[in-house]
Amino acid sequence: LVAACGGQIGQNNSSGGGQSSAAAPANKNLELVVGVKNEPFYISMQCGAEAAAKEAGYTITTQAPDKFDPTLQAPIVTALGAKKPAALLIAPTDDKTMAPQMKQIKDMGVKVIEVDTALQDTSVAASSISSDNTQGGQLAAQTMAKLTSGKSGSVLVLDTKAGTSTTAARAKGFEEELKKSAPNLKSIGVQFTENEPSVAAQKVTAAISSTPDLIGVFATNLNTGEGAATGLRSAGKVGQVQLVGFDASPSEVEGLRAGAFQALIAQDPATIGKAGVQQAIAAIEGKPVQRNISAPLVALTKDDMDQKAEFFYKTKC
Ligand code: T6T
Repeated sequence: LVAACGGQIGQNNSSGGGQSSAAAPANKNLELVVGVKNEPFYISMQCGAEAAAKEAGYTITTQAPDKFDPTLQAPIVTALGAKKPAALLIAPTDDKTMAPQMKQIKDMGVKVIEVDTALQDTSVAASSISSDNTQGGQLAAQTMAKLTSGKSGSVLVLDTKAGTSTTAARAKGFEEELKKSAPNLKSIGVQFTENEPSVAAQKVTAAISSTPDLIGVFATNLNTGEGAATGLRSAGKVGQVQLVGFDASPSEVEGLRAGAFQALIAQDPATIGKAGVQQAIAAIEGKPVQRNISAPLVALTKDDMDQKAEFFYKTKC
């Protein structure tokens, strides 16, 4: 299996960031607004961000909505107007509807840095740090091709919510690459799960009933992966339908070990958080800022997962 891709932290799209100032900034408060509470991907990102802030002598506070939902995330951003941090690091939960609140905070002089997800409007953030999600989807398709080794069959793609920049790129990258790497496999299309594991489980059991030649499922993130594994278990199809997931939560890692997943495409959220803080501080201090930064991705299988355990996500720092 293809082992890894990305890993270009610090290497692309450097752009000038104005004059460097000798005086230390008075405001050294950063805010991180992630996509949803209590989720290992964002907890790992927060750990990386907190460590980098501490090292640089900055403070960082993290907030999150109860659900991955822009109607719950937008008021958190609006309320930051009263606090006026020096920078906002944010994983926007919708690539369009979060734009007004993010623009408003930017117009107050707060530096805006996107971590993981991004707006379609590239004029708001000073920097965006993300996995190369298209490449992640391609890696998932190449992995699916190897797992099914020339057999024919149908493949289901599970996305989260429409408007999520990252998972949309993964689904697109997967479908395009599948045509090239596995011409015998046919995608039955992308289905949305609203980022709810129970919906993902139900979509998998429905596809098993309606599509007798279902050979694989690509789950584009943590919640769809965990739900897809549940669906395969309840239908008694573990190991018969190949499951390639994204992310590496404790439950997904356990599922990989137990054979419910055949592969996971793991991200490096701690590195995304760390790079987000470094770019925020560069923007605040008038130093050069990199507009786009790509973080590493790696494919994990049962055979090699323990050699790559540093990619497993954390539930606390
Ligand atoms: O896959 C990550 C993240 O990259 C994506 O944007 C949203 O879902 C996760 O947080 C995992 O649930």
